[in-house]
Amino acid sequence: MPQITVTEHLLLHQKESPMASGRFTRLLNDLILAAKIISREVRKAGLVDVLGFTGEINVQGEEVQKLDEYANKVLIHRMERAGVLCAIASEENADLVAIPDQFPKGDYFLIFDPLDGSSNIDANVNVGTIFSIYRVPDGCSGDNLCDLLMAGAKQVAAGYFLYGTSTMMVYTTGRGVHGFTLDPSVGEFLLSHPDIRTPETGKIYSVNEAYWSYWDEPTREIVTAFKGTDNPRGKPYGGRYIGSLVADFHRNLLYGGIFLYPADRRDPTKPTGKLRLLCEANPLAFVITQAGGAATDGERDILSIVPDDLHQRVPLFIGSKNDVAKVMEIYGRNRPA
Ligand code: P6P
Repeated sequence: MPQITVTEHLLLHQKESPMASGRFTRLLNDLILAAKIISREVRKAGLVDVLGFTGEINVQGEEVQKLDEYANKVLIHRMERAGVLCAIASEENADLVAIPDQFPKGDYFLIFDPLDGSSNIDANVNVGTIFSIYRVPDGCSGDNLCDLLMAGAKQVAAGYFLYGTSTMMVYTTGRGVHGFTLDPSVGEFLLSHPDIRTPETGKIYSVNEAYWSYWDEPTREIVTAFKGTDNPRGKPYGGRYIGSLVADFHRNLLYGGIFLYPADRRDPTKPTGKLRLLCEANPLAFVITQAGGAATDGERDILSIVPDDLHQRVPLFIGSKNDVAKVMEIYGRNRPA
């Protein structure tokens, strides 16, 4: 395969796209630089004092890992001075991150989860950075959150970096999904997975079955269906669950399957499940949709949901089109008329 960098691919294959503008290319290149810095730190995590916890609790009520904090700082430091953003939102920050006055502002809004899956980092499990990008309405200052809370269908780009056996970048600007692998010897992400398409019917289901007793009956019926024969495949799906969303999502994207994080009754403060709409569900829903798959909260298309809060949580069922349709069929059949 020819050695095509992300920038070349953007300019070559999307030249007619407004996303091939200099400003967007600058945004993507700065995001890539931040990911390379994070990847370097993740790869040597066991050797320097960046493992373990900081002792703080984040806005999600989760213990903050040192690498979480490091990744968040790297991304904010790099992106706030890129000159193309009007605002930044991070899963680690309760409020919007304002662009300091000394830096020029732009008309993009960037949202990220700096290091998803980081509770696994000490066990050397794959983790990732998830990002979502919007153009903001003309004249929007970026200070007013209500201007920024748009449905996921308004995203202009989204994707993730996966710090795994290799460091990968997978993203879309609405013209297909493309995967790049970091060649550390040259420090470039090179095209390795052009035009990714996810199988219409999968063979893997990914869910944390420890929550069975906290699920409602329709959810139990859904999980039972994928373990049995009442499913698009007509036979049991294989169970795979890493507990790191980007890693589970990426495997199912390539092999075909469905990732499920249903609402559960464990925590009354989180009645709609654990995963976040803006920094997890929306970007992955854009990617999967562009790859021929689907994403729902059980009732609505994820990309149609207009958020009412920066850290809104949603149930998430995402993956192969026919598998997601099965979820919708069962919930639809059980929804009160
Ligand atoms: P559970 C990691 O903390 C994360 O946000 C996702 O990466 C992962 O899919 C999920 O939580 C795992 O949650 O409740 O199964 O441990």
